[in-house]
Amino acid sequence: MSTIYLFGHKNPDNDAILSSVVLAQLLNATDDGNHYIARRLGPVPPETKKVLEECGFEEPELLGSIPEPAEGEPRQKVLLCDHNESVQSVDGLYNADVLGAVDHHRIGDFHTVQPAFYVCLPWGSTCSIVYYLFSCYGVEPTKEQKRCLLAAMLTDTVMLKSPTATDRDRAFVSEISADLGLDPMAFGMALFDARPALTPDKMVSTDIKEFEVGDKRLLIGQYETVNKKTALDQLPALREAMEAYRKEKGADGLVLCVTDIIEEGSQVLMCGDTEAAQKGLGIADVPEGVWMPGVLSRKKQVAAPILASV
Ligand SMILES: [Mn+2]
Repeated sequence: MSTIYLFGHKNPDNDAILSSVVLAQLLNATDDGNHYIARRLGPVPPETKKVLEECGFEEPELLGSIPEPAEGEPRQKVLLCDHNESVQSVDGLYNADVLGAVDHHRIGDFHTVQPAFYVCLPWGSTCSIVYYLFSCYGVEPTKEQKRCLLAAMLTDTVMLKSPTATDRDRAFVSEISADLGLDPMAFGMALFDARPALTPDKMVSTDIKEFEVGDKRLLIGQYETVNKKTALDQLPALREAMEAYRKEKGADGLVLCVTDIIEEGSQVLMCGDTEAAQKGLGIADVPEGVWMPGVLSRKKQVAAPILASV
């Protein structure tokens, strides 16, 4: 009997942790004589904490690194979840016996000594693959396991709106939500809402790029959220943060897109000299901003028309 550690990538997200927790439970239930233990390589995200708590599951313990085994000692056995590349994995990965991986990423430098337990499918989340594995083993997941799997399917695919979401993910999400009697969108929203809100200055500065537009310097920022109201309720502070950031960078103008992933559009706020931006986007600089439906891509739908306007 061996003890096998399962863990997701460093800087774990919801999918990395929940896939290892539920897969360890499935493998223990199918009892091949080994003992499977989920571990994690970093802090537990707030939405993951919430789901684990709701399900009464323990948070996996932190795994710092895998040391070289002492003389005569066996190597630690591991199974990777939601990653396969060694740079994203535990320090000292190849001090361990890597048994395989369950993953939905490109294959990097992954290798094993023995024939591998390797399940890689280009689906929207590793938890979709884990759900599929339950059916392969002929095991019906418990309500709690389904809840965890559904949670990660929804966060990893940004509520199925990401281009990485497949028909398989969509089918699993509707199947599980029907089983659990959950509205998947409301359930997913509650997960995104569990993430701490950014302060207005972080909303401005987290994802912002500078462009030269004619003889002017224009900053175009994007803040992606599932609920633009949280940002727009702080409009005066947000506008102050925009102006402060513009001055600090010595730019002429600043455009901030508060992109609502659920409503699929952006509220576009401006400050300073944004004449070209107003012309390019066909909107005015009004204090509360202008809602632009369908605008999700800064590169294609905001910067490009502004740059083309001069
Ligand atoms: Mn993933």
